[in-house]
Amino acid sequence: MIAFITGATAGIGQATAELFAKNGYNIIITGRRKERLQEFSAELKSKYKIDVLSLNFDVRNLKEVEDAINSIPTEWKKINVLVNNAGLAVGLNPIQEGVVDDWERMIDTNIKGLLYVTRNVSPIMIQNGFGHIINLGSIAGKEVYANGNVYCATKHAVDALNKGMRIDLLPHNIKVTAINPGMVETEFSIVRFKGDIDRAKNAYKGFQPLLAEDIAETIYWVASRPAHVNINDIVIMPTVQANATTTIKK
Ligand code: NDP
Ligand code: 8X3
Repeated sequence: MIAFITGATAGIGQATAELFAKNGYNIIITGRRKERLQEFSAELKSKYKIDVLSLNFDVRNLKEVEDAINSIPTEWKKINVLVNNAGLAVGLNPIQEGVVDDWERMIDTNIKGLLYVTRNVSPIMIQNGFGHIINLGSIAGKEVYANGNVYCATKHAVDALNKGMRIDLLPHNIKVTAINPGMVETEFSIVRFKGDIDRAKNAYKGFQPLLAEDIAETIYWVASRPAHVNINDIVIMPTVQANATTTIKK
């Protein structure tokens, strides 16, 4: 069994790669940080005695995505699961003060990057006659909160793409699922607040957020349902979070 996980150098993607490896999958891991990919690959191989293929590319760069996926050796092409996880939020400003470069990074990564990877992996799955694409959406793709404007828009786009992909890939025996988490403590807020660690930590202060491992378990559960079962869409929140804007903090 083979799982292809984008954004496996940190957070949810890394925890997901580890859990699939633990369950005997061979793993294709991707990300921009080459050193992390190399270290993580060595760790997975020695800990779980599985094979790992590292693909170092930026999901925003179509040529890099195409070259990386075209380079996949034949024996790695029987991809059972693609986890479209690479993504980010950058900035948290009202629309009138938005930073255009932040907007472009989110749109290019969360929408276009997910599309580039899907466009290149789905024909391989069609050729194989099976596959499962699991897209990381967000509660931000179901609701909108103050200053979340463009990030929320990108995750609403993922929500729409998830539904659209499921229709288009239905005749090809390819399952499509969206996982939509609330707050998960990863590097997400460090990226959103551009390296401001204190502000990032503050985002999870006074309550227990979800952990990357909680989402990994959900993804693995979705991927391990019987062949005739597909989970279309999951919203998963910390117990103390009711929706995008209502959280009980101490
Ligand atoms: P992290 O910042 O911890 O991890 C993000 C991963 O995405 C990293 O491995 C990073 O790798 C990769 N990535 C980001 N940009 C690119 C790019 N341009 N090209 C290739 N890889 C990229 O965040 P999370 O684990 O929290 O986020 C994973 C997904 O989950 C995202 O789609 C996020 O929107 C979603 N999500 C997160 C929530 C949260 O509260 N944390 C809640 C709901 C959804 P590298 O930097 O090495 O390229
Ligand atoms: C990440 C969760 O609530 O910060 O997608 O948008 S939230």
